[in-house]
Amino acid sequence: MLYAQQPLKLWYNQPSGNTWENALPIGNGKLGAMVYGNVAKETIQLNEHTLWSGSPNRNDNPLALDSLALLRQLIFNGRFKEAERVANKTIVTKLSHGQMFQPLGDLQLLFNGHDQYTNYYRELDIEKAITKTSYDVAGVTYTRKALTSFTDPVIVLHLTASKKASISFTAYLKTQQPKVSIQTASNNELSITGTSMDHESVKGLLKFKGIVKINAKGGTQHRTDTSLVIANADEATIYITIATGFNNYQDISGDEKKRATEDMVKSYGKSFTTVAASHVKAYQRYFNRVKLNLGNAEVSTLPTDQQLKNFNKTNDPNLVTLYYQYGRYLLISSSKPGGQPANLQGIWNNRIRPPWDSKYTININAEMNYWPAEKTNLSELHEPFLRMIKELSETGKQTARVMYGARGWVAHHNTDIWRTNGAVDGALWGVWNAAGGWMSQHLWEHYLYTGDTKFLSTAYPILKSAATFYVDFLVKHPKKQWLVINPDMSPENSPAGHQGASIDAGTTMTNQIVFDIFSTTIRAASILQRDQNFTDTLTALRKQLPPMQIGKHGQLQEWLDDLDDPNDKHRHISHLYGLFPSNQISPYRTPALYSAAKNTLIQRGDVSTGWSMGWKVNWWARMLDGNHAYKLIQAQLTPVGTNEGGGGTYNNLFDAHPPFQIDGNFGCTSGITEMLMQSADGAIHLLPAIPDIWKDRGTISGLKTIGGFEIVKMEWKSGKLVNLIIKSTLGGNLRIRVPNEMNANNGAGLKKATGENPNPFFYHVAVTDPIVSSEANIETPILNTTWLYDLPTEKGKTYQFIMHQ
Ligand code: FUC
Repeated sequence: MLYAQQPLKLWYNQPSGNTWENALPIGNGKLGAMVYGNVAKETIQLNEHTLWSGSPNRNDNPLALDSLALLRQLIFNGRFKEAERVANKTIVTKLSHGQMFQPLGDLQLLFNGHDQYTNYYRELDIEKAITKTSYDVAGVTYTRKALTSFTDPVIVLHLTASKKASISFTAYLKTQQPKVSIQTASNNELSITGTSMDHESVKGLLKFKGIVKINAKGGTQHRTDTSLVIANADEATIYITIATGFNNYQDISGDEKKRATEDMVKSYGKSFTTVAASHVKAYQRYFNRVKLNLGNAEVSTLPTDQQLKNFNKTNDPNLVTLYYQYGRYLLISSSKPGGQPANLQGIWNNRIRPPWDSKYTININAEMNYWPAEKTNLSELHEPFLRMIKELSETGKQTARVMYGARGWVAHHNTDIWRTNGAVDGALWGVWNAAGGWMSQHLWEHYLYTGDTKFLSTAYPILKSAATFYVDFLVKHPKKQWLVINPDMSPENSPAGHQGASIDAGTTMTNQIVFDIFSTTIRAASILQRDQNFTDTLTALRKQLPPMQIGKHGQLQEWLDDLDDPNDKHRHISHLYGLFPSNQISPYRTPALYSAAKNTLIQRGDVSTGWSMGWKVNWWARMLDGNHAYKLIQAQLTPVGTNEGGGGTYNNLFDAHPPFQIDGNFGCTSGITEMLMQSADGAIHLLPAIPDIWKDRGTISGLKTIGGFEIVKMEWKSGKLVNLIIKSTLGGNLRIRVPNEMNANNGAGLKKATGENPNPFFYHVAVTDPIVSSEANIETPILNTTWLYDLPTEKGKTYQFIMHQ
């Protein structure tokens, strides 16, 4: 039986109560809010993207340089625990371990007499980016809507009732910020002004201001010292603006009062209908680019929290679609060109001391946030992250020089709004110094999807500088003779024999990252025709990097030595960076490494923290195993607290580490895309990892690929494509891998593909053959039959294919 496609809404029959993770997020990349939908006392929790503790600061540890020789010697001699002790003194910062992304506070709305209500309903419509709450009291239906506008710099709430003169409430602000004052003014403005918090020896100097103003129709409005009171109005529109003095990571001299006031002047008085109309239009310009339909089922008609509860017992493709599009919604809402990138919680945090400071963990989490950006057709929204990389490349030059005596730029495993690059938390986590190499790949990825050479020429100095750091920092391994990074670690994991220390030299992930940054810099330089001498150096050094190794358990080795424990369930499986997001491991090009990566995935297990499972969806998709990828989606879409081993999802579909961390949402959205379409392995591969449960039928439109192709529409039945339309935005060879044979009805020259893909965007550097342990048991992968075609395309032209069944 077929059920109708459900609207893309998160909806519930109960208010949020005191649980923040029940509340619904809205955001425009600069302002964020959580709407509780509580009845008698409503809470709108407020965030602004630049409201962080502290002020411009640096946290490099200058002792690093003098200790480097000793550290390297200890590590090469296997004295890891001693090396860790030294690193804790000389590498790890003695200053800030990163500042905190903090809330402004809560807007509270008190409705006297609304304790008893019926017909309760609340929703977040992610096709419009608007929340709605409605209920009945004494025969009157009350409705509240909220949005953070994409066209006006404001959060707007709209309160209406089915009967005139029914709207009465008191509005006031509450905050945990310590250095603030809250007051009303004669123009009926309620405002909060303050200065950011001091934290870890960094003085809070950032000024901020929030303003609340109400436009009521009918009734009366008056104020107390700290609240606005509306009585018997027909309707009311509440406008909220928030601004800080933040100009950039080194300048906070902006006028927050002027900004908040000007934003209010621009927005106040515009009717909700007017604001909503332009907001929806601007939002949909992004959101509507991708449409997904995996089918529907009867359970899909239940409220979202019920759908979540049932997901593991049923087939609810609609919840997957909703979760997928919610990932896109969250990125659109938390990442705006010119704004700050989505942090560990996107732009939503209610705690004055949030977990991990709600900052940027750049040994996986921040990168994961941006995995869906290019492929789900939100390329412009990559900008805040790409700009952060540029800024880190500026600040990281000092870190490279001061700490390591190296040229180029470096970043360790965390950063914050002040673009600090020092090592934090402790040597076990903080010594890792490969963030520059990894993050820079996002610049390259943006180029691969857009073909924007102008962008590449501005990004090139950042790539070159990241590569330069490794040129200076690589050292020869005394026993193995390869060039390695030392000190190094495989993020947050410590192998057997290290007495709990993670510190090491030449770990697999770092080798892969150095390989990537050298390769992309060489490639970019050749496209831009620059720096031949420098790239010759990179080519020579790249040859001396350690190859990947397959260890005695048939696994991809995480470390230079064969130390992996097949019972290790650590959530970081960093050495699979080479499989995803990178493409050094492929079922078609490197079958032995592919099989070893599969063994590693199996040994590490499935259930873990949210982001780890989000990553695993991508890995299993790259393994071309849709059923296993789907198992991870099931584990992810499990109510928080019921997964043995962590992870899961909150009622508002926020990913649970636990606690809430947004990376898992973004990771899973990327992973679902990778199940349906991949383009990193020399061709556009359609339906590479479709699970049995979605085989029956489905459609997706609007995905983007490397080389600037757009999957305008792709429709499948019984696991075979039945309809396919692809637009070429850059021209060039379209190499396509499909599960059934096809013809092009308006593209002459479609032929079976052989050899290298002549399209330069699909260029690959061959990795060195792995070194395989004599005890390793490696199976040759058995791959599903696919067809591989080439079609020369013209820029701007759309091609339709006829699929043979
Ligand atoms: C890394 C991870 C943790 C967490 C934190 C924010 O340190 O190992 O699981 O996600 O970042």
